[in-house]
Amino acid sequence: MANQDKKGLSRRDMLGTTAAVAVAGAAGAAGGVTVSRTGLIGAAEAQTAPGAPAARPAVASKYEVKPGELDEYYVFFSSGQTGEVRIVGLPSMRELMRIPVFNRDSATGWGLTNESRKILTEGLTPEAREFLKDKGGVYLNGDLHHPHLSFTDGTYDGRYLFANDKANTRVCRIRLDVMKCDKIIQLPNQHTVHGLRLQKYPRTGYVFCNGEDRIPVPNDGKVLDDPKKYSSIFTAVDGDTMKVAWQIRVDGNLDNVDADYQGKYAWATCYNSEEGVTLAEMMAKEQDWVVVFNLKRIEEAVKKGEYETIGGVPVLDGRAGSKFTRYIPVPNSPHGINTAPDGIHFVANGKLSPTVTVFDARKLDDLFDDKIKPRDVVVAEPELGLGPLHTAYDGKGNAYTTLFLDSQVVKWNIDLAKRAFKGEKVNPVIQKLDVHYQPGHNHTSMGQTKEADGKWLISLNKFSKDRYLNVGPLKPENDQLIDISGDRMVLVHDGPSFAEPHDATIVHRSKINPVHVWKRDDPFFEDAVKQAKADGVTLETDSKVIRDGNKVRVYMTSSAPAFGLESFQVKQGDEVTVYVTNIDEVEDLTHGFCIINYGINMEVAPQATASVTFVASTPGVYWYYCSWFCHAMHMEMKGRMFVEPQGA
Ligand code: K7E
Ligand code: CUA
Repeated sequence: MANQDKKGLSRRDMLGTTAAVAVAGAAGAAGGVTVSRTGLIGAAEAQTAPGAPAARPAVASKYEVKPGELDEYYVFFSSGQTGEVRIVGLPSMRELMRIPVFNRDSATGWGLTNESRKILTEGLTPEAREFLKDKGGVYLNGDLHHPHLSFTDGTYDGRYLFANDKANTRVCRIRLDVMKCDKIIQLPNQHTVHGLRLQKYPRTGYVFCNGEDRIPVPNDGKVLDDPKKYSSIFTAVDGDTMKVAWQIRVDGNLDNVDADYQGKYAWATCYNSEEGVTLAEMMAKEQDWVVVFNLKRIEEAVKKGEYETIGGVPVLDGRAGSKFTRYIPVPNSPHGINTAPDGIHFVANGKLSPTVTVFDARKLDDLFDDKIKPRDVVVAEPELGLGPLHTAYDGKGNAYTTLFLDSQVVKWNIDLAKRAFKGEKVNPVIQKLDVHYQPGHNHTSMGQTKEADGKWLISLNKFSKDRYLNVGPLKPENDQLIDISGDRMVLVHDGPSFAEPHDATIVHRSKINPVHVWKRDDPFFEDAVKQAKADGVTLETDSKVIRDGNKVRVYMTSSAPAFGLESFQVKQGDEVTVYVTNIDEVEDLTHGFCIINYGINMEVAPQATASVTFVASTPGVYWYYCSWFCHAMHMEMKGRMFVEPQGA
């Protein structure tokens, strides 16, 4: 024992080493094919190399985030039809927080508080406002696919995250200093937003939004079953004002989008060049397109007024033959489109074709000047396997493409693919790794910026099947963490997740710097501050009831373990607004405000004010209580609302 202590080797390390050797032996016995197909070969090789037994604990600790340690990366996951954004730490893959956006949230009161309802309603189109009039005024669902962080000069600047809502054609913005959604806009004229990416240079700037489904523009019922008169719309939203900057009509259905590192072009995949409306019609042709948008030409035309105003926004015509766009033929039904961190290449993923198509962005100026043909921009088209959907990059010239049908991630080299395209006998494919199962998006650490660091890859798999304890017919999905820092990909973690993280962005923690408690002058609750001022109330110190006709404003502080009011009285039929201000300054000391049987609950984090408005429609005694555990006396943090019956 004394000897071991001197060498710094504990009993635990010894046990770990023995176990690792045993595992390596067992894996070897299982047969080389299985081992290599599951990607364990990297680990097995390391273990059997000279001096390897000690390597295992060292390798394992690289993936381990011990209790009390912090992760190196933030991962911002979308959640598909759940409608929220989730923050996960990497490499631990621990879920750290959820940010409600297009969903209703019971814990935080998102969709119920005045602060959130303002955000959820102010950007709606007039048609949606009308539609929601007798439905509570807000959509209850959303389908959030593509979360992307704002850029300055090709890398993340820590200001905002933007994402799309495929279900109700909206775009949201999340403030990264407080991790709350602060703006939502619904796009006129287009039907769904699917692909969403940001301008990388000089800054964001534009939020590019693909309208996927073709509809009549305007969609007012005058045109119905006449698909020849339908269009898809591509929208550029101004990320600073969250207003539509311009829209442009295109041919085909837009799928995914990305932008360059020079601030000149955006590009999108387009399927359905047939312009069909049934599945058979949409898949009839062998070729579809990537459409490239010339931002300078579009901006000039907008400045000169060369557009139609529809739905209150400028709409340009970018259909085939337009000076604003170029259509580059690619094999049938491309899906993801991903710009490489080298600032030169971008890749369209074949989906129904086993290929990906590689483009050279430096040739686009000539293409727009009609000096070359569309396909001259293509510099490689390697065949990778079945169902290529999305591609990520390591910043070292390699690309990682998900193969949905093969349930694999394939690592390939861009340069080798270009040489093969020119006729050289080289194979661009470096490794295929099994993932479990049917991957959609994948993402590398910082891989969507010019600072791609080639350390981690996440594969977002749509099916988990047998990877977890059975939880019934509805299964979790499976987000797998893959170490790409070595020559070969090594699968290191399975992470179950609820519907449906389509997409994610992996950001180094040095890029993000959220506040620890709210600032009292935060715009998030500026309306409450204004109203209090008008009522002569100081939110931080006063707890009182203001009557204004049949409107009643109840102001109270919250400080563990007591609300500023032990009770308040209103009349049946009053419109009541309760403002709660958390005057605790202690980090993480959040209170909640819940009224029993009134369907009301909200979160009030340190130094925040939150408010909720309701009609006191039923008389009686209603207890309110603090719903976020805040103190040893948290259970006692409560009070009574008296609702006096009408006519009493
Ligand atoms: Cu491929 Cu909506 Cu990003 Cu899903 S999209 S996979
Ligand atoms: Cu305040 Cu619990």
